[in-house]
Amino acid sequence: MKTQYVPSRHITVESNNDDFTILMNRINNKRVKIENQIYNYFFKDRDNKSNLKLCELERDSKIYSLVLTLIENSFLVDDSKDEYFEFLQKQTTESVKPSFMQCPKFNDSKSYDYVFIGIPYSSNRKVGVGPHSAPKAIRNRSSQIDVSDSRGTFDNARGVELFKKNKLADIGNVVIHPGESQEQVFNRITKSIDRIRNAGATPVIIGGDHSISYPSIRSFSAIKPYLIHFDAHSDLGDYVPYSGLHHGNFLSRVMQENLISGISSIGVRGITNSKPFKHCIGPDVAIEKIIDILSKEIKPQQPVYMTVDMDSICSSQFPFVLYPESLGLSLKKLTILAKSIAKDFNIVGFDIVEYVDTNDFNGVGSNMVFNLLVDILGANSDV
Ligand SMILES: [Mn+2]
Repeated sequence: MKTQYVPSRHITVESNNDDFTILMNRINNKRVKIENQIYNYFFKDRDNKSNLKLCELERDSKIYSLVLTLIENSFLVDDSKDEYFEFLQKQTTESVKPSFMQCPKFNDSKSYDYVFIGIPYSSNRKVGVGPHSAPKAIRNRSSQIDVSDSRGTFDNARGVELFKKNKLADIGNVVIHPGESQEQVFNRITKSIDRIRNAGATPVIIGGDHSISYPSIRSFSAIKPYLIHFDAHSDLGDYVPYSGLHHGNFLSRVMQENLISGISSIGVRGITNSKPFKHCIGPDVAIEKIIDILSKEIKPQQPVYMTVDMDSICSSQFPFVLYPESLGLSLKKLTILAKSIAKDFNIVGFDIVEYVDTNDFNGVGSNMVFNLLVDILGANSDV
């Protein structure tokens, strides 16, 4: 079979009268100028797939050498192999500035206690609205603090230095390419969390909508953690394979795939068509009672994954979410519970999801998420 070349899906073309510049997305911003005539020949009817057989071109023609240049720079790709796409799939994360609390960039060969990772993904992404830009907002808020400052990072109310014992790094955001499937994004999320776990660290995951918890929890499938789930909703919507995972049914898939050893959902309320499930703990149950239930459920040293959907908080206190619900947990109650869980249980990973920074004002919401994060990370600093 003769090799066919097609324009890469990952290029964009800029036009400037008669000159066209092809930009290779993301990787190295390589640019190649091409003539109008060549542009029309290969790229104008991309939807009609202007396929090209290199072997059919005359070897000493001008167009042959130009086509070779385009192939070498991956502007045209082998249709049967799509090597360029495979190359893109290998890159799992990209670094973001500023880093979380100005901490160092993650290095695969070093070991850490906590590694911050952003997952800028929403399953029903709409332009300009959604939780996919939350990692940037949280990093921006956090950069007012410098965790590497030798004077320390103090919690004034508790009178403790928060990060003396904890080594932090920031791995950046999971790379998401336009047009790729959800499963491709999810595979990259799981691989990125695997990298953090290989460094002996606890991943600190910022979504994104709640769908990202499924590929994150999947990284722990070998140890089947217990799941502590803060949420206004059960997230147990119908999940039919191959028809879509979203923030309202991620837990159904986690259960279908048997990824966890048990679950408690805290803060669940509202009216749905589905019956309450066994381990629903409503927002009005007292803190001591909730801790008591968890202590009876979870064995000492059993690995625990904690997922915090910000809509578990009452919408009057935290309306900056995709689906606000009234009469939820107070921020104070959530913070006390999350801190106590981080202190008393063996947390192997946790995520905070559904914060919509585009609905925030004055940075009120990003400040609340950041403070909650610091309280969880510094939970063991008292002793
Ligand atoms: Mn949720």
